[in-house]
Amino acid sequence: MENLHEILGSKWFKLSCAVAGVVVFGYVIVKRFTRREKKIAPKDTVILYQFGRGPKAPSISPFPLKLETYLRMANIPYENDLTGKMSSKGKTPWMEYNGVAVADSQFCIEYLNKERGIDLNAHLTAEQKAIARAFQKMTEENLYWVLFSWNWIHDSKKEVCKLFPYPRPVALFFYYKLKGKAVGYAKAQGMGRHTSKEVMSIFQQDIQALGTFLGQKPFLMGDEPCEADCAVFGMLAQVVWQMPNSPHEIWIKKEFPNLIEYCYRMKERFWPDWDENITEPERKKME
Ligand SMILES: N[C@@H](CCC(=O)N[C@@H](CS)C(=O)NCC(=O)O)C(=O)O
Repeated sequence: MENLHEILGSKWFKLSCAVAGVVVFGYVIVKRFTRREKKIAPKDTVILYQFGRGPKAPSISPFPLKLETYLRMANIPYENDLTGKMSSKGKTPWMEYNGVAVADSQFCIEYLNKERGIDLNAHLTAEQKAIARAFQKMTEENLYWVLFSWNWIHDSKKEVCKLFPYPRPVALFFYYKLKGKAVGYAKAQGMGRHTSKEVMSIFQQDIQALGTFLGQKPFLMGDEPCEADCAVFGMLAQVVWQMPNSPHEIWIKKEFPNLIEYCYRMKERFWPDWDENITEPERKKME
């Protein structure tokens, strides 16, 4: 007991308490003033939760770009929350609409279609809808993992770091922090178990299918865009704007320039405000 009194009365104990108090007080103050207010959207307006803008494209990820393109194609009013807050499923993007949270880009689209009576595929026959779905799923469930494996496993230059809004050493720190999880995902899906050469061959076959099917049509299914264009554009945009000089971009440019033209066509139609040469301070201001 006496020992306890001695400890409580000692100089170092008082000093430790003072330091701890200052730390806790500082933490509370910093938290209080950096807390972001929850966005409240007007009725019938989507709040789109996604990562912050990318350096060359509106998103560094294909799925938020798909969903935001859909919102524009369908003329749905929306506001962005670019804080990177993840969905209840631990993924991005997701949305809130009239107080309801919906996770997963496709479920968001289906929810909004139902709520607002939208059908961007109304001009397609049943057979065309089936083809569009097959291309969309090839893009999202196969091509996505090709690009993911390149970024996280095979690219020795670690170019994906350029998408992080930090100087190279900090970006590398985050790269190594995320790499283990990313490689785990790619291996669990299966693509991450293939060699770089094998993955490139899968890439070329997917692109060949897309490029051949698109041919000289302006959009995937003909003269007018449809829902699948949002997904295909969202994915191809990653290669066209965010993987410059990668073997993938070089190959598409050489073999299927119609896909590059397609991306620019989509960008012009739905993203007139997307400036690929925007400077970092300007981009920050837009957020
Ligand atoms: N099927 C989902 C896929 C979303 C997705 O994979 N998002 C990635 C970004 S590209 C993500 O949030 N990854 C974080 C993680 O899995 O930890 C959708 O369409 O929204």
